[in-house]
Amino acid sequence: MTEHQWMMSDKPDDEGDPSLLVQTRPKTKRPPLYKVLLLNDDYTPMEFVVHVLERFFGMTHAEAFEIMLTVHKKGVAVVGVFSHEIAETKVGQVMDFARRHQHPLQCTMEREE
Ligand code: TYC
Repeated sequence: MTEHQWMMSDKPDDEGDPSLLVQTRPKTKRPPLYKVLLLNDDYTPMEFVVHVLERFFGMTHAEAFEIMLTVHKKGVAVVGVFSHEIAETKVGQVMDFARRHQHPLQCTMEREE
């Protein structure tokens, strides 16, 4: 056999391995986003909630008041959508601030579909 001839057993085989399938489109999957939710309760003062929304979510007083009223009436509202890391930070800041002021205000996060 010459050096230009392949025997079947020598031929490189990239047809059977699924990890070598051609990628038709480049991967552009974005990381998931998370909704930060504020929950209603019967004890946290309205002004405190308005302050939280101004301080940690950069809302104007009017925006903050409107969202606070939505939570008060409906029980819950989305106050922002962020990356996982930023959402965790916001939730931590709100929970910590509420606890330090001895208010039962609850803030959670939820993956956006
Ligand atoms: N329901 C509270 C009250 O009447 C006000 C309130 C609003 C509390 C929003 C929590 O996330 C909240 N004092």
